[in-house]
Amino acid sequence: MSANMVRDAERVWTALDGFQIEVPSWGFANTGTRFGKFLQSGAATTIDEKFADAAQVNALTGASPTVALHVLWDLPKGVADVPAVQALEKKFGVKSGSINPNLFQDAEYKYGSIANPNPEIRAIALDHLLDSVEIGKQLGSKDVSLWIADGSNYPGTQSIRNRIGWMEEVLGATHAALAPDQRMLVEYKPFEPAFYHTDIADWGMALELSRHAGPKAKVLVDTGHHYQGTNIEQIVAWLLHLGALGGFHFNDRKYADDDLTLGSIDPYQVFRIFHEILSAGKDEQAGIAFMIDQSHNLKGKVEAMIQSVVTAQELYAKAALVDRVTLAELQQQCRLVEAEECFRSAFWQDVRPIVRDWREARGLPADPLKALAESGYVQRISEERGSKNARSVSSYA
Ligand code: RM4
Ligand code: MN
Ligand code: MN
Repeated sequence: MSANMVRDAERVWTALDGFQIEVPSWGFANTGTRFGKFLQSGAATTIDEKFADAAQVNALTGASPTVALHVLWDLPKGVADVPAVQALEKKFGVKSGSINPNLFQDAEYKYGSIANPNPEIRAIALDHLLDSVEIGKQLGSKDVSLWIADGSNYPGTQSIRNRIGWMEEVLGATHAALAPDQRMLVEYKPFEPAFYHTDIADWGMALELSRHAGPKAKVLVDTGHHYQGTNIEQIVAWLLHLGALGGFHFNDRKYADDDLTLGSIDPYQVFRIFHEILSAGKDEQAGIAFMIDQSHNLKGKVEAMIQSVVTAQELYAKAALVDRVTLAELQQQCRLVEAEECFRSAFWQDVRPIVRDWREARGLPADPLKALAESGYVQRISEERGSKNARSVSSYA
């Protein structure tokens, strides 16, 4: 092995040892489009099955020891469901990750949740947020992750200004309930389900609301929640600079919030985001939660999740190969072509052989997708869950 190869392997191994990415419980469940659902016989319909699938992904990748939970879907009885979740953690060896309140599905949220003009509805939303904080406390999970779907569809029909004030109140009250080691992450999205205005539409709004709420509130960047052409790594750089980056929901998009597989459309963008993160200080990096937010309608769910984790690892490994010392010098001297070559040559390097070696050294299968196929897991769950799923109409948007 040449000195360069040894250096590259060291960089990649160190990066992968420190890289974990959370999987979403809803990514194992049936899903669809607004036009229809294609049910999968292997889809998880119970939280037990979601934990089983998440554990399978972690067993084969070694990189996803936590599973994000959606309160309404996974803990319909709220805090009372915590002991059952704890039993599943023990049974399957994966832990609960971020707690995701659900403020977008119930009929009362027709005109909004925390930005609803009706104070009674805002109080219901706050109650749900406080329950979610309590669930997080009892499960020992660090992050309560808020996606607020509020908005309006017709110009002039809502006071955008009033709604800002109402959100500030509810988010402030939620922050006040957090334990010292808990955080709340505020996610933004430009449109959908609202199509005229969305109350938390971009990172500026998410940042201001977080700051107003308090120091334990941070911004969550969902890569699919941007307009075409948005420079997401620049947003990441700013949030790092401001100490306000809480974490990511990774997925890819071609048009809108498509939930496509991470890196399937623009892997270079994920690489550029990871580069910003790896260029940050160790303390800054420690506070960043990496999560996948994808719900596949057509691909097999466990396969899609493993493919996504593996892709994230590969792109993170590539970003770790950037020679940041040399790059900094070239940037400083404005040696543009050399700087760009230094940067993109890391992207173009095939890291898969190094990643494979790393997996084997850590006692993991060299090829997680192949190992999944050989394990017969998907076939088994499809048989076990199939007849039940055929009768089940429940699915998530
Ligand atoms: C939203 C958003 C949220 C996720 C829901 C299911 O578009 O990305 O993070 O919880 O979908
Ligand atoms: Mn998301
Ligand atoms: Mn989304």
